[in-house]
Amino acid sequence: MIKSSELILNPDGSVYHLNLKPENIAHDIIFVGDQNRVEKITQFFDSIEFSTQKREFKTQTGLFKGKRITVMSTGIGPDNIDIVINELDALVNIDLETKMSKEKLTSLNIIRVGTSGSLQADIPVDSFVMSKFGLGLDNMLRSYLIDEVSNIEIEDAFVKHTNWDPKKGKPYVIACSEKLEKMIESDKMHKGITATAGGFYGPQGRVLRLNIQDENLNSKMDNFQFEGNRITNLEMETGAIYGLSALLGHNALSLNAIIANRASGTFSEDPYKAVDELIAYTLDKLAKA
Ligand code: R1P
Repeated sequence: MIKSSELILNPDGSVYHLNLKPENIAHDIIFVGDQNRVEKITQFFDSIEFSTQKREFKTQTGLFKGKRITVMSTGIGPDNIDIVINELDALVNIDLETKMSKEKLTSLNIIRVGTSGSLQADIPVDSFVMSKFGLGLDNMLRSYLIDEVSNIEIEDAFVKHTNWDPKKGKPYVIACSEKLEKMIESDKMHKGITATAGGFYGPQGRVLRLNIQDENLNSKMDNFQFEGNRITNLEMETGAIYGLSALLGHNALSLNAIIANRASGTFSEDPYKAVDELIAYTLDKLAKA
């Protein structure tokens, strides 16, 4: 039995941070970072059966063209993803009354619809990237035993290529769900390795008033290659989503609208349009699946 201090429930029986009970979520879940993006998606739903919000975690569940989908905001960063995926997993795979793991486990389908900066000059603003791999630069996942799901060959090649300082912890690499990749892919999508940073400024090579540990990291990342896979983009959630999903038996895929190009220094003139188009694309693919 899991102790009450470890799996914390609210007085109404919902999980502590997400404020959700098992019946509130669908098996197909869309993650967005920004809580205001939740309704940009659910505005297209036929009906909404459930809404809640606690802190940055806003959730709505409803029907889109007859398919039950949950849309949830995760806020920013891998630390939030640790909360979101552990609590979602508890909703389906732990009996919240007995606090025991269920014998029959459920796999959720989790698709991130996010925004991101491209590291490659030929992946322009307003294009879409599907993350074949997540490359976590953030350390969160290293609190777990990850050798069974992580790709040590790519990790070691990346450490060598970048002369990575071990004081920052070892980066981790986790693949997407092949099932979801097949369901969602098309020639509209660039594919590659998405690097996930544990912060927005220094951890992504942005210098305002602080010196950073490796000012060449972004250029080293943009010329890293492993068996035809290059690092396409940089954001703050994908590696953590892929890692925890793989460990817990869920299917995960991350899609990003490119709103900045770090190689050319450009920013989208209409980032909301790019996100709206990615939302329409994703909903269409999900409804047809
Ligand atoms: C930073 O501004 C945030 O935007 C990106 C990053 O991953 C980070 O969460 O994604 P979202 O737009 O999905 O939040």
